[in-house]
Amino acid sequence: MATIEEIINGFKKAVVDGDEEAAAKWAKEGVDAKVDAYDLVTKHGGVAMTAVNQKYERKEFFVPEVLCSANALNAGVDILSPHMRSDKTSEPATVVLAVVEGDIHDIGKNLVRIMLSAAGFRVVDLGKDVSNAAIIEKAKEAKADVIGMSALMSTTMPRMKAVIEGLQQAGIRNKVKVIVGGGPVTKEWALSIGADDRPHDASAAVGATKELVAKLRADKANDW
Ligand code: B1M
Repeated sequence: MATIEEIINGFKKAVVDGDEEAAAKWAKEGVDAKVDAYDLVTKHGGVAMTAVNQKYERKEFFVPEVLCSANALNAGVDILSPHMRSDKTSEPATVVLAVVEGDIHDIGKNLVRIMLSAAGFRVVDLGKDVSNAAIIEKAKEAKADVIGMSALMSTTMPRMKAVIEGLQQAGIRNKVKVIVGGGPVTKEWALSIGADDRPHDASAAVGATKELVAKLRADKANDW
């Protein structure tokens, strides 16, 4: 059986190489060796994606290679996600989740869904490249407690602000909490656009959601 170090390095190399089969193999070895599934994806897979990004910036990689790496990471996520543990919530609630319009980077959002679902939240995942109107409509329809939005590009971040303004215009901003995340989204910017929190990763999204749901319930604000 491979050592933990071999598994981690094998997984990282498979992601950088864009080798789905190898990523799946190392992910399975990780499960057998009881490597922390969340860490293998976010910490070590994250290091691999940073290396991919550096190659992209040095023009050693182009979009097709980056896509292969993303697919390899996703192959690992498929195998590892049932093994990701999250502290159960005592306040079940509904979260509407989306990657904002114009943005198709969905690996981080998918991790947020996996961790929130594992914690016991009902997650309505609208996918990627979702219009502002669709997010607001689904939040109303699902009587959402929390809206979670992800953006990976500086060009798509402003959509988050537009959604919050849309909630205000519809008179429902007080009924729902909003969390935002993704590489370029800072805490300061998130608070400046009126979001309630900006968890830095998928695991932190669970804690933030729990806290915000508890506040909503205490204020009896989400009486749709
Ligand atoms: Co592109 N891409 N990409 N890309 N891509 C970035 C984001 C970029 C920074 C690369 C670069 O230029 N250095 C850059 C954006 C620059 C900017 O605006 N600042 C970029 C660009 C420019 C583009 C294209 C325009 C390239 C082109 O076509 N010329 C194009 C745009 C397409 C579009 O969206 N319209 C494009 C395309 C792609 C691929 C399709 C090839 C692929 C995405 C595949 C997929 O997602 N299914 C891709 C990838 C893989 C990347 C990088 C290399 C890696 C992103 C990733 O998956 N990271 C990325 C470089 C980088 O991020 N450094 C890059 C791993 C993932 C686990 O992390 O998503 O950050 P992340 O999620 C984290 C946290 O951010 C957080 O939790 C997660 C960890 O637990 N989080 C949340 C995320 N969402 C959250 C929500 C929350 C809470 C936490 O609450 C709701």
